[in-house]
Amino acid sequence: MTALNRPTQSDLEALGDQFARDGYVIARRLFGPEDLETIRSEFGKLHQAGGQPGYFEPVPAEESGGDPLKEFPRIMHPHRFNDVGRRYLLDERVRDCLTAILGNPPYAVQSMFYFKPPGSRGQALHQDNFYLLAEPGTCVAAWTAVDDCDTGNGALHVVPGSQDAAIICPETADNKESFTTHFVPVPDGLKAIPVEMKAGDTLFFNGSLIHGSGPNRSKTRFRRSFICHYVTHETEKLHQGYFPVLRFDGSQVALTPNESGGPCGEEWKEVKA
Ligand SMILES: O=C(O)CCC(=O)C(=O)O
Repeated sequence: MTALNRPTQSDLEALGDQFARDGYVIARRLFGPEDLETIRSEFGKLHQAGGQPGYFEPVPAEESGGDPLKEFPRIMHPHRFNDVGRRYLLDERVRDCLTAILGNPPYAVQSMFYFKPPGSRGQALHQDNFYLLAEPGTCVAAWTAVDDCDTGNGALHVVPGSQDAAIICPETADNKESFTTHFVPVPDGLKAIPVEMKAGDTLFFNGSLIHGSGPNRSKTRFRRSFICHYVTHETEKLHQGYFPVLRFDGSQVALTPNESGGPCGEEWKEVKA
């Protein structure tokens, strides 16, 4: 696609076609240098300010025991306490892409900011709707690269062909490679591929697509990303850890809490996506 910040109608159609076929698609350069500067600077300031209790609680390097993710943990739900987080969760460009992809504007339910500093672990392969429990319908991620991402600094990987898979009950991840505990094995005949992205690109993918990332093995490069989750407009039930549910105009939508544990029953314990 040719988009520079504002996708054209033909860009949107191409995104929709590719998403329908593959369950994922990249909108290249959806965010421009000014957006990136705003995002980097705002989340950098939040980190310097020492965190936000309940959302992210960094510890000083000397108390981190050598784990870079203790010094730079991911920020959960910045849109709940920060205007920049909320603005980019509800961004019009993202809304337009998602509407083209899904046919209707979805509802916004989660934002996260990952610093992923050099030397940090990744996040083992998983499927997002295992956690969100959006029903009927599914969730969709908008994963925006805030730094250029490649296999050296822990790019996201996706498993093409898994986009229509049922939710698979996770196994236990290798805690030397992953900071999360769940791991979904790659189904026979499929394989995980890296998604190389430039800062400002946004990857959209559905809630069944198996995805995750390896460690950031670079010595100097962070792999920052702004990650949002949405649920399709037909969703009636959702895990209540993702409430409040927002329309793109910021108004709230009342959905029913889904506490079923999904198809994996006991495996499903807490919100970790
Ligand atoms: O960015 C990553 O390394 C993993 C993020 C992810 O898998 C997610 O947000 O569901």
